[in-house]
Amino acid sequence: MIVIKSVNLETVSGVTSKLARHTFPEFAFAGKSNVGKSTLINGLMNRKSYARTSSQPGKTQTINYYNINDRFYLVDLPGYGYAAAAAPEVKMQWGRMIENFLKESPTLQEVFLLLDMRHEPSDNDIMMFDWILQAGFDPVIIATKSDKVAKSRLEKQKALLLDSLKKGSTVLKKDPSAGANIRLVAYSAMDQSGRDRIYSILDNSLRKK
Ligand SMILES: Nc1nc2c(ncn2[C@@H]2O[C@H](COP(=O)(O)OP(=O)(O)O)[C@@H](O)[C@H]2O)c(=O)[nH]1
Ligand SMILES: [Mg+2]
Repeated sequence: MIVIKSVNLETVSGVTSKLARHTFPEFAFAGKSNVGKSTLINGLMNRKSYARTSSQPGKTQTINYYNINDRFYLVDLPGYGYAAAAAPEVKMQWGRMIENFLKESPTLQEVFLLLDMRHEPSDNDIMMFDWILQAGFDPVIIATKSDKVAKSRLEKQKALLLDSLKKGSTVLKKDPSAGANIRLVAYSAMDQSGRDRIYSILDNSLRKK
């Protein structure tokens, strides 16, 4: 099991700066602004507010690398709500930054895609899902804010989320065998339900190294 001994925001990459080159394995977290990326990273790090959770969604267009235990990185990727509403140049810059990160990070082990459990995946969510697959990863879908969904609906909602992602995906349409190892975990920052499953995904991946 993962025991958090130290956390350190080590690198922040901006849109125009080069990607960090790390030797430790990386685990990245993608999703729209306000979906709960920073909150999940705080939960995993066992810190209340180390990763900045924002009241101004999507303001930070940076890639934040959190060094955990001098052993691996949790990577907070910039969210897409803000970029989607922004000028086309900003949107393109953001897209290039994410695609570049996914394709040019040699130690990237897993990519987590966060979706608000209450909502249907958006076109942007499906685009991100496809980018992750295209970069050669089977995403781990995190259905966030599960505390806002009635317990009796959790299983059904998980199935619906996965189903609409798969139906919307252009990559899976072309190659249905892609994404055979897609996983889905429901998570709540309120009681940390789902956290142990995420830890064991990290743990398994680190053991393979
Ligand atoms: N109820 C509930 N609220 C959450 C959860 N996770 C995040 N939030 C809230 O959602 C908002 C956005 O979270 P944040 O982590 O900043 O999202 P980010 O933009 O993806 O990094 C904040 O007000 C959080 O408190 C959760 O599991 N349950
Ligand atoms: Mg954030």
